[in-house]
This record gives sequence, C-alpha cells and structure tokens, in this order.
Amino acid sequence: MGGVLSYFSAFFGTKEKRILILGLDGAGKTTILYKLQVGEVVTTIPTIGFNVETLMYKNLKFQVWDLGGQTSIRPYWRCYYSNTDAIIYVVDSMDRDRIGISKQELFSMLEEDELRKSTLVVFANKQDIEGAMTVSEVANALGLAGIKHKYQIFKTSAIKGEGLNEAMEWLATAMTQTK
Ligand code: G3D
Ligand code: MG
Repeated sequence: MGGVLSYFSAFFGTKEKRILILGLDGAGKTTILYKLQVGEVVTTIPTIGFNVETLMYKNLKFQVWDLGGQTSIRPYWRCYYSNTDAIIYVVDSMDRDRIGISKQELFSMLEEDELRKSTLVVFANKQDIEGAMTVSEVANALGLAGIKHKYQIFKTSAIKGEGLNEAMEWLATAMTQTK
C-alpha cells in the first residue's frame, strides 16, 4: 500500500491538494487513513465537539471527521472546506440501517458552496464481509445517479487494503482532468 500516496502526490507536481475523508462513524475512515499512511504521523486535533484527523504527505493534506453527529457542530465543519479538491466518502456496506442517513449527509455536504467543484470518490467499504451490500446497491441507496459532481464508486476493504489503490488512481486522474 505504501506507494499509492507517492504515486498520487506525483500527479500534482508541487501544487497542494486538499482531500476530505468523510462518512458516518464506523465506516472505516480512520482505517483508510492508516492504510494510506507513508511514515507520517496522524494528528488528531480536538476542536469544538469533533475530532479532525490530519495526514500530511508532501503536497497532500487529508482531513477526516465523522458525519452524522449533532447538527449544532455542522457550522464548524466549514472551517475545513475551503479549497477542497476532493472528497473520499466512505460507506459501511454492512450498515443497511444507516445508509439513508449516509445519503442525507452526503447530499448535505455536496450542497456546500465550497465543495461544489470537488471530485467525489465513494468507497463502498467492508466488502470483505459476507452479506455486504454490493457496489451497485450502495450506489443506488446513496442516489449517486442524481449527483452533479464528478464521481466514481469503488468497492474497498480497508482492513485488507483492497480496492484502495484503484480508487486513489482514479481520483488522481480525475483531479488532474478537472483543474
Ligand atoms: P471510522 O474512522 O470511519 O469511524 P474506523 O471507522 O476506521 O474506526 O473503523 C470502524 C471499525 O470498522 C473498526 O473495527 C475497523 O477495524 C472496522 N473496519 C474498517 N474497515 C473495514 C473493512 O474494510 N472490513 C472490515 N471487516 N472491517 C473494517 P473495530 O472493531 O476496531 O471497531
Ligand atoms: Mg475514525
């Protein structure tokens, strides 16, 4: 897995790229961050009511937090939106009960002005678990067909490190095409 960020980073020369990793709690975001990690320490910054995990690697800045919590802290998220180039949206493909909430949260994020031009990549995560929703079930449940952003969905297993390279490669290419 180690090489994917250096590959990803090289796509943009020295240009800084900001990527949010978002999704409901338990979806696998922190696990993904650790899988992407190439020797750098993940910093957790406690702020008003929510934690932001940050991973810096060369010209890349990844920031992670959980969606689906209290709506009162939502305005504070805006501090992290500006100049966001991409959103990695992580879904627990086993969590049928909350896929509707995940959809609502995704659509709320995509309505944000600052995120209007961001490329979206959805990780239908936990595909290693038997009985998980398929990638097309996740896509339908999230209503991806109605999204105006440039997007793609991938099946991933963060635990096994499967599908992450493929998804990151797509994202790098898509980001260079839009900017
Ligand atoms: P979050 O950061 O989005 O809240 P985490 O999610 O990365 O903390 O993951 C939540 C739990 O799901 C963790 O289990 C983690 O190991 C597990 N998980 C993450 N990705 C996968 C995956 O692809 N497959 C499987 N089977 N499990 C996954 P624990 O037990 O530590 O709570
Ligand atoms: Mg986490």
